Amino acid sequence: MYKLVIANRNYSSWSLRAWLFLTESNIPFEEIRIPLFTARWQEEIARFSPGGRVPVLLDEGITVWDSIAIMEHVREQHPDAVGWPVSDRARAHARSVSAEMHSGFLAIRDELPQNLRARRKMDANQLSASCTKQITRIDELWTDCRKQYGGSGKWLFGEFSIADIMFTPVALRFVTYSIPVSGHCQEFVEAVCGLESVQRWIDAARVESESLPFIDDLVPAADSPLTLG
Ligand SMILES: N[C@@H](CCC(=O)N[C@@H](CS)C(=O)NCC(=O)O)C(=O)O
Repeated sequence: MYKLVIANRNYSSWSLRAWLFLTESNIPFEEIRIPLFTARWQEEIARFSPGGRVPVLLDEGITVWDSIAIMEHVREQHPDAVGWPVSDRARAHARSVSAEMHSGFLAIRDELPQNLRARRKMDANQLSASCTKQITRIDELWTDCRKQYGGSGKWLFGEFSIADIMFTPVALRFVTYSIPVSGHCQEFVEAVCGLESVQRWIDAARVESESLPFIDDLVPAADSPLTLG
């Protein structure tokens, strides 16, 4: 059986993506949880990943680190797992926006770190110009996907896809920090929050005992010891 190494549910958005992918794909796995940034974090994660980050998938002697690599690896063995849209055009678009998320939106990741159990209204004047620009880009991106490919459904490309997984933590950040979005995007945020698996993850996050003050107190990214995403 696969083993998935994740960090704290409250704080780790990349853990959430890999977990959601396996869970929504109905693929059984065991979970190994290593809380971020304890005194033993580096030593513990180094036992599993050369990259020193979560998520990590352990598959019978094969180690896969990085969320996208995990999804690709698992999909080779489980072609029915959550995947990409069927049409070439939609698939190209879904891959592009997913890669855009994977490699970008750094100001959002830094200034609005995942903190599922918190509720903290952030006004526009508390955010940098880059962060505001990236929020606008997300709004355009989700609206465009839903208008072009979403049909009458609630997801970005009609069927629930890897693109929805990639943007799930962003939708949850918008809830945490009360970031207003346009109508099509709000529907996507509500769809994400309506997923039973996401609610299960959040419920478990609420009862985690660890607290990372540099996230809870919104310490500027430059002073933060971790790359969160
Ligand atoms: N590109 C990686 C990002 C992984 C990542 O940054 N994970 C964070 C937690 S959400 C982490 O392990 N940070 C620990 C560190 O930076 O030391 C992926 O897609 O899996």
